[in-house]
Amino acid sequence: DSVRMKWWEEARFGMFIHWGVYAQFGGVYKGHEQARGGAEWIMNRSKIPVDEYQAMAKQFNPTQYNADEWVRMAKDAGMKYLIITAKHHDGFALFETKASKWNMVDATPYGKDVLKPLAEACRKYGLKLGFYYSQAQDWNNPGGSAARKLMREGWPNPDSTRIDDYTLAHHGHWDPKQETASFSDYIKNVSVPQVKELLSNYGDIAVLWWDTPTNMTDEAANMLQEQLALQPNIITNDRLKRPNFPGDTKTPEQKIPDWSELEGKHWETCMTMNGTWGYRTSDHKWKSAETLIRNLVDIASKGGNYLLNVGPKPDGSFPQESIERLAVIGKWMKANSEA
Ligand code: JFZ
Repeated sequence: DSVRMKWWEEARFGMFIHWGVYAQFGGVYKGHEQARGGAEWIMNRSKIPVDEYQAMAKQFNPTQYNADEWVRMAKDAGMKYLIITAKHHDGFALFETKASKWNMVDATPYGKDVLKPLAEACRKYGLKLGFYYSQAQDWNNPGGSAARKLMREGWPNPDSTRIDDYTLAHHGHWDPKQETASFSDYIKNVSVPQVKELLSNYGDIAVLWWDTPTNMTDEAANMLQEQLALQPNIITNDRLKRPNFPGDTKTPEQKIPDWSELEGKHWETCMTMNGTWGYRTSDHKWKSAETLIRNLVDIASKGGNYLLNVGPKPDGSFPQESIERLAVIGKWMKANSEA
């Protein structure tokens, strides 16, 4: 076990990437700014109907996507690993999958698996690759959009009153299409086969980063956990199902714990450079490069890892502000390294 965790203990710094069809919205639905939360939540926050959201994928054509460049920017910043949203809560798979048509190959004009070249680039530059996979929450694949907390006030969606009432009466769903399968069907027919694909088709996978375990059952968690045998050295976080599937690493979010808080544990602070995980056109609340470097030093000195997020644009490029910050961090790393 200590052998398995060794690279992770030494890594200290990684890149988180939140990318999917939500990037195409950029936090705006029908001219209305999303009221709150990360822009990757727009389908839920604005209660966008399934067909309408899926139609947006027909415009998702990231012709500027260059996996080699992404990984080189991470490497030059001193990052040792990269974790990408293979599937976020909108259920959209960035990869080729037989379990659902709602994926990069079948639903977009781009028509190619974007994780394949990323895995190649990670091998080329010696970075570890991990997959974020939203196992329990999926708003497009039927059965996956289980009950979530409602936020009634301040919806920018013009239909919000009607849709909120519907959602309230339908356990958090807002479109009948979401209810055409059960949660256990969704786990069996989408989550489990997709995790199997992710752990079989991309070479060594270093991390599986689960998220939002609400509604998970022991049965579902066990089925997903069994797939991990495909990658014997894989490291997982603590978000598969709580509390009895603790995983390997704790995941304080957007905050750096005190010295004593997570002592003796493996932990990783994930953080955005601005205020959103997914790309948002109106978010200009960028942290300074100095703040990001101070965070890294603070976290590393306390024995944690820093997973710093980039939300690529719909064309596949990184926001200029992210590129600049990564470059400044890289310069600092080089100036302060022993080699
Ligand atoms: C989740 C996602 O909903 C979000 O979109 C993003 O991917 C983020 C990294 O993870 O959001 C969370 C999950 C857990 C907490 C807060 C936000 N938490 O434990 O405080």
